[in-house]
Amino acid sequence: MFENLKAQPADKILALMQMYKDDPRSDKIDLGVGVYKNAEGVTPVMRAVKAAEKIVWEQQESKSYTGLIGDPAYSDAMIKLILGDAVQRANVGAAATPGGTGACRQAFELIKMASPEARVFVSDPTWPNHISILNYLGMTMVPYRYFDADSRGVDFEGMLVDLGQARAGDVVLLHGCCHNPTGANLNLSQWREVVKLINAKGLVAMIDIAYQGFGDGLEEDAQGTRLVASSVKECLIAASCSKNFGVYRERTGLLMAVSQDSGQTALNQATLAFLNRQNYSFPPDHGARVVTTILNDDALRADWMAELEEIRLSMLGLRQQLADELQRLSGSDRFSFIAQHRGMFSRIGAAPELVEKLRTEFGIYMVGDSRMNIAGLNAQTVPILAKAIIDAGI
Ligand code: PLP
Ligand code: TYF
Repeated sequence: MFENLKAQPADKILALMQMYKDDPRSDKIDLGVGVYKNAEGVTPVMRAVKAAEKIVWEQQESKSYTGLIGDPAYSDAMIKLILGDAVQRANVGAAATPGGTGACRQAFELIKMASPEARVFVSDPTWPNHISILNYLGMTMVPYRYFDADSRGVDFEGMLVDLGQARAGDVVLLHGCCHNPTGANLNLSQWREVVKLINAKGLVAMIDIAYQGFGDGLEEDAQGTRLVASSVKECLIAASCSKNFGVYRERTGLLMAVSQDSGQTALNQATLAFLNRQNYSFPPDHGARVVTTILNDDALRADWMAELEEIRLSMLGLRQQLADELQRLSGSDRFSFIAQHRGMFSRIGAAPELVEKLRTEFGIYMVGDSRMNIAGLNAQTVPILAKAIIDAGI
């Protein structure tokens, strides 16, 4: 049997992480994998997470199984965090999943189960795991124009034209905020246009929200998702706590199925439980319990929000510093998009050879499509990167 196995394509982002580790240069700079790092280059355990873990350690009396959907208190807390008052709780079926990746996987499985003919429209570009999982499941994918190579903003006209090709029942996958890998995002009036198109054509919305609180703020970053959830017939929302709670390795995610018909919720919920059972039975609990503890405790929640805001502002500061430095060195505004992008990432729009040159000659690691993780910088490395970008001829 094993002799039939074929080598599978590696995850380029994770391969780059390994190359960085193996690079002996002491002045190397890691702008690869999407992990937040503070000015010292450390991915810290957030204060509220540490405190909540202590509470869980002290108070937890059993590690017996939870339920197939995880602890319902986790779903309640997360639904409130993401959707606010946009929809009634009775309209949402939800299940805990292993991270946002698990939520995406379960969402795709649900789509395949309910609507095998549906095509999934994905932004060009999108997070490579979307493509990889959809391919693995044998689902049909259609890219829609998203990133405008000239302005490094959203090609919104192109996006609408391409989504206009979708047929009733097709799925539109949208990033809730902080688009990965580009950093270019829809504004609220563009979200409204997309909702109009989804409703006019009878499409199904799916939102992947993995960076709430990393862009314009916790509430602001959820606006598009809330608008969709409150205005379409039904949607799927895959959420991750990896980044905004810094619990990457705990595998903490949630999949929501929102329907305007609350009579549908029990079946949606039961289907999410069924899908969990088929893949891994019970979802991980530790991260979910920590998140629930934080969200349901006023003091911990306030502290978490304060630290998340510090993280968000630090990335915004680095964006501005880099844009300013590049303006100074290039004598032009052609890098001003870096200050307009939001979230951890910016696609700077450099050719693969130049990305490679940055790595080999300057020890600067970004993903091959020229996506850089802003959080991999600090005030001292910004001028080094800016100079390298100009010297490399980008
Ligand atoms: N979706 C997007 C767009 C992401 O960038 C990520 C990565 O952080 C995820 C989902 C899910 O991440 P995780 O499975 O670590 O929660
Ligand atoms: O895009 C990123 O860098 C993050 C982290 O298979 C990540 O989303 C990267 C690759 C992967 C899972 C998560």
